[in-house]
Amino acid sequence: MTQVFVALGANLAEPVSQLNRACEALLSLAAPGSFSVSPYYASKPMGEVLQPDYVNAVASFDTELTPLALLDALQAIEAQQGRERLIRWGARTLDLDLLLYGDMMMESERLTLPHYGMKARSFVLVPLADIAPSYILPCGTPVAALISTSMRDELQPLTSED
Ligand code: ROI
Repeated sequence: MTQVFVALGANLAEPVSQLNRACEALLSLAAPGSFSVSPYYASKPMGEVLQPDYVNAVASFDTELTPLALLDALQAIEAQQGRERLIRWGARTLDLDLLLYGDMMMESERLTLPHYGMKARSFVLVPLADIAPSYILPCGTPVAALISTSMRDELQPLTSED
């Protein structure tokens, strides 16, 4: 059994509902009692493409799936929720990124672990630290050490009224 972290992001077609549905689907991949998800945050789109704000969160669970089987499962959930890859770095109904698979480090055509961009993204690091405050990345760096005040300022926690 391996503890994994998955980043969730959506900015089309009722993003909060997309994340709720994705959590239901992720729960079915998780060992009983192991699933947790961070608060949801609104965040400004990273990158040059003009698009709606994102809703982002991070989920964690234990699974028996291998990294590539898990990646297949995540991509199947994205496809079920109507993900279309229209333009690189453009808007999407649901994005599920495998961030961490235990302390595995790997680089292949389909999968890089840990996720290549995670150390610089507020919308990944802040929710990750919410559910795993003392987590140490495979490179030895504590997640908390990567989070600056300005990163927190980039995120707006969503309340149940949003
Ligand atoms: N920007 C934010 N804020 N959140 C995301 O999930 C996200 N995902 C992306 C790009 C387009 C890079 N920008 C993002 O894929």
